Amino acid sequence: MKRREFIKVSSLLGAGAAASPALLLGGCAAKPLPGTGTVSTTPTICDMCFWKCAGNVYKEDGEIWKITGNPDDLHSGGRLCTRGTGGPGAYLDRDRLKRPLMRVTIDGKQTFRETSWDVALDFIADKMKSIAATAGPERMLMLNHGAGSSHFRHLLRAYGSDSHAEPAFAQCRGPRDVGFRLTFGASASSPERTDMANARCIVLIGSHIGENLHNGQVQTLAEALNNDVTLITVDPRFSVPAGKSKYWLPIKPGTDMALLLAWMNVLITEDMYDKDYVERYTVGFDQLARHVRDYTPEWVYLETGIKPDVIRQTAREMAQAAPATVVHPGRHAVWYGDDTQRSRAIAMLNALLGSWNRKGGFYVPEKVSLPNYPLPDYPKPKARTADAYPGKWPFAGQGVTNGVIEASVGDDAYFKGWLVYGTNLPQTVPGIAQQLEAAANSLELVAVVETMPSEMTGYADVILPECTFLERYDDLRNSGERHPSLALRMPAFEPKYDSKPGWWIAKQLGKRLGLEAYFPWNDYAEKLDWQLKQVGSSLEEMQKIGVKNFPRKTPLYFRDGERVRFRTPSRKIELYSKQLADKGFEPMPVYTPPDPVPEGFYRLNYGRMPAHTFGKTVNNPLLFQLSPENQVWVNPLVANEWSLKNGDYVRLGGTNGVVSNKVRVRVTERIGPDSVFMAHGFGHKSKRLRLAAGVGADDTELMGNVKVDPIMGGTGLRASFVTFVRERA
Ligand SMILES: Nc1nc2c(c(=O)[nH]1)N[C@H]1C(S)=C(S)[C@@H](COP(=O)(O)OP(=O)(O)OC[C@H]3O[C@@H](n4cnc5c(=O)[nH]c(N)nc54)[C@H](O)[C@@H]3O)O[C@H]1N2
Ligand SMILES: Nc1nc2c(c(=O)[nH]1)N[C@H]1C(S)=C(S)[C@@H](COP(=O)(O)OP(=O)(O)OC[C@H]3O[C@@H](n4cnc5c(=O)[nH]c(N)nc54)[C@H](O)[C@@H]3O)O[C@H]1N2
Ligand code: SF4
Ligand SMILES: [Mo]
Repeated sequence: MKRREFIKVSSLLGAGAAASPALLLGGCAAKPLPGTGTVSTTPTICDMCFWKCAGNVYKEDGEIWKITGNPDDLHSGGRLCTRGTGGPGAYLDRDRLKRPLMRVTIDGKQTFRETSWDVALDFIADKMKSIAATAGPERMLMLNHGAGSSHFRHLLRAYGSDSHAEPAFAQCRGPRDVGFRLTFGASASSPERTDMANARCIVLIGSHIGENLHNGQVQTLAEALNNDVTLITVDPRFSVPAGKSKYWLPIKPGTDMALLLAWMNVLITEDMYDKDYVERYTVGFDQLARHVRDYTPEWVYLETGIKPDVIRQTAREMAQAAPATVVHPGRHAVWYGDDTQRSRAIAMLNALLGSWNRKGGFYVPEKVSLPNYPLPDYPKPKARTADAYPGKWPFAGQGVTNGVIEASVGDDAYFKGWLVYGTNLPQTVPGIAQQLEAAANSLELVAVVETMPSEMTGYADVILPECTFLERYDDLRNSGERHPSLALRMPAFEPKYDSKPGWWIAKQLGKRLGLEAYFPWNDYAEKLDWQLKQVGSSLEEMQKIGVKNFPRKTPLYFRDGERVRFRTPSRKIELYSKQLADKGFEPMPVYTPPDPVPEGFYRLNYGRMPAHTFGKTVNNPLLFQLSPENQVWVNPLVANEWSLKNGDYVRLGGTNGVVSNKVRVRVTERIGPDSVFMAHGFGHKSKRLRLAAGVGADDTELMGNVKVDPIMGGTGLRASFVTFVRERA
C-alpha cells in the first residue's frame, strides 16, 4: 500500500452540502445602523494579496465591521482594493481550518483526525530531528509564499536548512528579476520601481493593470492617465488598460520578443536613443545595433501582425517622451520559456530610452534601515537549495519550485521533509499533481501550515491551522519603495477556534528542536517593540498609527551625468551579456516563434480578475458573492463554429487529456479567434471549500505544454492549448 495517499479533503470530517454565502457568514448578525455601537480600530496590513496595503480594522461591539485603508499609507494611497475590503470574509469563513489534523489509517483507509497542538508539534519536531540526524538538516525543505513565511524561514535556518523555494519566483516574476539583474545589476523590485505617476509614455506588455489589481500601481496608472500620458498596450486581448490606451497593439501571442527587437531597431536606425546615457552607462551597444539590424518593422510585422508604421510610430512616441517613458517590466513573466531573454529585451529597451533611474522612468527604491533583533547566528548550512538539482538553471539565484519538487520524488530523493506555508501547489505549478503524490509518498514528513482546507493540505501528514492575518502579529512591513515606511500588522481579534499565529507555531517547534535561543520572546510584540525602538518609534506608537513614514536618505533618481557603478561584472548596464555567453546562452535576446496551434485547439490565455487573488479568495464569502465563477472568453467566430452561446456551460480539454470542470462561456470580440481566456484560481477540488469546490475551471490542470526557461527554471505557462469538449445534455 502507498505510504501516503492523497486524501481528497472532501472525505474529511464529513463535508456538508453547499451552503449560501449568507449562511457561511455565521456570527455576523445584521445591525440596523452600522457604526452606532461601540467602535474601535486596530491597524493591519492586508493579506488578501501580496501587495501589503496598510489598513484599519473596525470592530463594533467586539465583532468585525469593516476594513478600510490607512490614510497615512503612501504605498496604498490610503485605500484598499475590492479584495482588501473583503478581508473580513477571510476571518469569518466557516470553512477555515479549526484544529490541528493528523493523517491516520482507519480500517485500511487514510483520513485526517483532529488532534492537539502538542501531539501535532511533537510529531513534526521528532521527524525533523530524525531527518537532521540521518540525512542532514538541509534535506528539510520549505515551500512558501506570503508575509508569514518569515517565522518558518527563521525556524529552518536556525535548524540548519536554507533550502527553500516559492512560486513567486519560478511561477511568477523570476525571469523578470533575473533578466533585469543581468542587465542593470538590480531587479525591477516588488513593489515595482516604475515611476508611472511622472511618466509621459507608458508601455504595457501583457501587464493587465486594472484586472491585475495591485492597488498602488493601479492608482499611479490612473494618475498618469489623468495627466494625459501616452499609453501603449501590447496584448492579444482587449484588456482593461488596452481600452484606455492611445495605441492598442493586438499582438499575435508569443511574438513579443520580435516587437521588442524591432522597437530597438527603429530607435537605433532613426537615431532616437539616448546617446549620452548609452555611452556613459552601457556596454555592448555596437553588438546590439548589429543584432537588431535584421529585425526590421517589415519583417517583424509578419510575425507579430503589428503594422510597420505602428511599430515606428510607437517607437517615436517612446523616444519623444524619454527618459519619462516606462516600458513596464511586467510581473507574472513566465510565458513561453524564453522569458529571461524577453525580460532582458525589455530592460535593454529601457536602457536605450535612458529611463532606468530617471524621472518618469524608474526610481531608486529605499527602505528603512531597521536593525534585526539580536539573536545567535544561524549555523552555516551545508548545502544551498540549488544543490538539489546540480548544473540546472545557473542564473536562478534562488530556489526553483518545480526543481525542488522533482528532487523530492523517490526513496533516494534529495529532500526528506517538507514544511509548506501559504502556497497551494496543486493549483500553482502545472503538471505537478502526480509529482506531489509521488513526493508525498517518499518524504518522511509533509507538514502544511494553512488557514484553509486547500488542495495542498490533502498531501499532508500534519495540517497546522494558522489564524488569519486579522488575528496575529507578523513582521513589520519594510519594502524598498519611493517613500520608506514601516507598517504594523497586529491582532484585531483573538484567534478563532484552535488556530494559532505563525510566530507561535514556529516558536513551539523551535522549543522542541532545542532552538529556544532563537525564540527569546514570549509574545512577538516584544520583538517588534525592540525593533521599533531602534528607529525612534515603539509598538505603542505603531498600535495607534499603523504606518510610520521616514524621510529618504538617498536621491530618488540618478543625478544628471552622475558616475554610477552598476552591480554587474562590467559595472555598466550590459546590453551584451558576457555572463550569459560564458554559460552557453545567447548574449543577445533572439526571437523564436511560439509553437503553432494544433488543429481544433486554441491558445490557453489566462490572467486575473479584480475580485479575487488566485484561488485563495474564491471561498471568501464576501468575494464569492461578487464574483462566484470564472468564465471562458470565446471569440464570436469560434463560438459560432462550436455552436456556443453566451452563458452556456462547456468543458475544456487540454493536450494532456485533462477535461476541466464546467465553465461558463462569454462570447466576446475582446479575445482573438486563436485563443480563449480565463481567470486563474477557480475549479477547486477540495470539497471542504464549500463555496469554491467545483465552481469554474482550473487553468493549471489544462496546461500540457509547459516551457521551462533554461536560464532560471521558470515554468512558461502560456504555451498550452485547449479545445472544447462536447457533451450530451
Ligand atoms: N485582482 C488580482 N490582481 C492581482 C493578482 C490576483 O491574483 N488578483 N495577482 C498579482 C500577481 S502575484 C501578479 S504576478 C500579477 C500578474 O499580473 P500581470 O503581470 O499583469 O500578468 P501577465 O500575466 O503579465 O499579464 C496578463 C495579460 O497578458 C496578456 N497576454 C497573454 N498572452 C500574451 C502575449 O503573448 N503577449 C502579450 N503582450 N500579452 C499577452 C493577457 O491577455 C492578459 O491581459 O497580478 C497581481 N495582481
Ligand atoms: N495556471 C496558473 N498558475 C499560476 C498562475 C496563473 O496565473 N496561472 N499565477 C502564478 C503566480 S503569478 C503566482 S504569484 C503563484 C501564486 O501561487 P500561491 O502562492 O500558491 O497562491 P494560492 O494558490 O492563492 O495559494 C495560497 C495559499 O495560501 C493560503 N493562505 C492564505 N492566507 C494564509 C495565511 O495567512 N497563512 C497561511 N499559512 N496560509 C494562508 C491560502 O488558503 C492558499 O491555499 O501562482 C502562479 N501559478
Ligand atoms: S492590493 Fe488589495 S488585496 Fe492586495 S494588499 Fe492591497 S488592498 Fe489588499
Ligand atoms: Mo505572481
